[in-house]
Amino acid sequence: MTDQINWFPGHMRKALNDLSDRLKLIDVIIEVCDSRIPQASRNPELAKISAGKPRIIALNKSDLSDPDQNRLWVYMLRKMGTPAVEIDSVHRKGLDKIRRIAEEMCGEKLKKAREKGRIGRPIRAIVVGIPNSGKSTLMNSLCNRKVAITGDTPGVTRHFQWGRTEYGMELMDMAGVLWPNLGSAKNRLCLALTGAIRSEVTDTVSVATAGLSLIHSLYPEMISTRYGISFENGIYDQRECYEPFLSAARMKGCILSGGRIDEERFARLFIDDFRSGRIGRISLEHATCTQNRREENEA
Ligand SMILES: Nc1nc2c(ncn2[C@@H]2O[C@H](COP(=O)(O)OP(=O)(O)OP(=O)(O)O)[C@@H](O)[C@H]2O)c(=O)[nH]1
Ligand SMILES: [Mg+2]
Repeated sequence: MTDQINWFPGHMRKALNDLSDRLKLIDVIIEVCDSRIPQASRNPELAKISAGKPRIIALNKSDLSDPDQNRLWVYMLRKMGTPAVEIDSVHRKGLDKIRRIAEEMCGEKLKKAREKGRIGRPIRAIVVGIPNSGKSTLMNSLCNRKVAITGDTPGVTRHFQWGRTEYGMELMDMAGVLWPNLGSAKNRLCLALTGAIRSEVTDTVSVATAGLSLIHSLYPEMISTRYGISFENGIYDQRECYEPFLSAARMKGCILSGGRIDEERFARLFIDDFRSGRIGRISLEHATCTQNRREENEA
């Protein structure tokens, strides 16, 4: 995956700049993360800008991630002090919990508003997160109608937009935003695999090769069942997993005339298999591993 190309276009910088002003109107932040990558999908710039505001972490796309990991991540995030819920915005699962937590968080503020005569003052929430994490889908599901355009590609929403839920919460959707430095190579891989970075700015074969190895290290049976390959665990360096990548491509019939492997075609097929859940329910970041690493660093 190339480090040279810009994944932080102007509209993201503008959205981040405008966010501070918008936050003055907001009671609670709903941070929509991708449950397959609960850490890599948390934008540190958003955290900085919105520090101090009540926040709910919504681990979205939970229908695609590992259910055991979802439970662990919710537990860990709550333990670290932020209410978290696992949700599936397409099938409207877990959304009531968001409402309940928001009401709890804003109870005191609304009480004060009532005492000042502002009866029926709605809770105002903003939906923030990285591109393609499902912010607009969540907004539509909470509003029970199509307020915002959605699409399976990053960068669909470009502007701030208000909607209203059936129970009167006011919601603001915004553009998905990345940050200038996307962190470690694994972070970037996670963002590319899940579709937070536009495919035009990544090298599809590199992403798929490293992704195949990463997923194999976490869910070896799923990879060997679907692609008939098996290789050393724990590697997600593209150079180390090129041969298994070629074997998997051969197994799936991605062969050009003359017998050469059609790497590009298999890379797209593999990424699509992952994103659609055909390989299985996969979490690319495991709560236990992350926790252990953090404890090691702190020791
Ligand atoms: N499987 C699954 N797909 C989801 C879920 N939520 C959203 N999606 C899909 O993810 C894709 C992106 O959804 P959007 O709501 O447009 O994402 P967004 O965060 O608003 O994206 P930007 O506006 O580009 O930042 C769409 O294809 C949605 O159908 C979910 O909970 N599960
Ligand atoms: Mg959107």
